[in-house]
Amino acid sequence: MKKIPKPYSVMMEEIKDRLKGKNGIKRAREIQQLLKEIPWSVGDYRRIKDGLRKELKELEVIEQAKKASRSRTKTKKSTPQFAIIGVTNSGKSTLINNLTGTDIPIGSYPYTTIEPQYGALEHDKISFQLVEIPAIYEGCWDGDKSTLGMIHSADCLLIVGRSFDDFKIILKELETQNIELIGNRMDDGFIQTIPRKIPAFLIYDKNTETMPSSHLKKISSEDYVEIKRNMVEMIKPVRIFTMNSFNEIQEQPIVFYNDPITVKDVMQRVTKSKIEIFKDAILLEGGPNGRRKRVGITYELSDNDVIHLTFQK
Ligand SMILES: Nc1nc2c(ncn2[C@@H]2O[C@H](COP(=O)(O)OP(=O)(O)O)[C@@H](O)[C@H]2O)c(=O)[nH]1
Ligand SMILES: [Mg+2]
Repeated sequence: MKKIPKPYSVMMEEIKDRLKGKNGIKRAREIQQLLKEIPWSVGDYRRIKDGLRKELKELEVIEQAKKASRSRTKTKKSTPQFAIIGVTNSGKSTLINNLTGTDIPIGSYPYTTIEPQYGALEHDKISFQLVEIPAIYEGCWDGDKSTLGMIHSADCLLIVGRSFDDFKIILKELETQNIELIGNRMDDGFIQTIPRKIPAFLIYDKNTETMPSSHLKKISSEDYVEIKRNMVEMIKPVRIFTMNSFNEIQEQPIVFYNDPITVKDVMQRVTKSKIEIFKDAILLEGGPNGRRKRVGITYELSDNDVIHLTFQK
């Protein structure tokens, strides 16, 4: 960039342009480069640089989180991960135990959990990983950001609380960290956006009188069925059942978390055969009792579809 100061708006346009389409490490590098190139640290320039520095920090947190989640989920690549968060003694451990049947110690005194606790559960043929994040309190991310990284890497948050204030603290801390909570999964699946948008719902206790007005779904901590149902709904899985030539349907579906899903996607998961020898697929729409039809390789599948792939001999 030239030495003559450019107007704020021109500068912003130029920065937007250079960051356009760049994500993750590439974006971080470009921001570092921009910070070097912008010579002044006064007035509008200072504001711009502060903004860039802030985003760079966030990118670093997200990259760390991604690394952490990669090493954690090496064997279970596509298992959705739900993070349980709340203030201390809000019933996080109790919830994870009730949902998964594990036995995480329940505290009768504050600050029981200082390490994340893990649990796993299956519901409607979908596996979930649950992780209880150590208690959140006001200003807890001023120093150590490790729990923040875990939240960034989660696919969905279960926010547990027993009072208006419990929820308010969490919502405020997340907002401070530029994390936006959304009521539904994004259409393009579990991408790590900047700023981070994470689907979430609130889990309240039966004695909770009021809750912060929020666009998020609220479910009772005792209604496990409803919690699990919402967990499945939140990730919008596409479960495809395969059928052999004897019309026997596999019990375990092939699960996809990004739609749209085509016959080709299923084929790539189940066989190493070349696409050239694919003939067609027999489809039972929406389940074993669904309408039967023949479809091609580009056909778009829906949740619970049953298919049988046929190949040329
Ligand atoms: N009233 C009430 N107490 C609960 C609930 N869930 C857990 N507790 C109790 O609250 C205390 C802390 O629970 P715990 O699950 O360890 O909370 P955590 O610190 O958020 O993990 C324990 O004594 C639990 O028995 C709840 O939904 N309502
Ligand atoms: Mg706990």
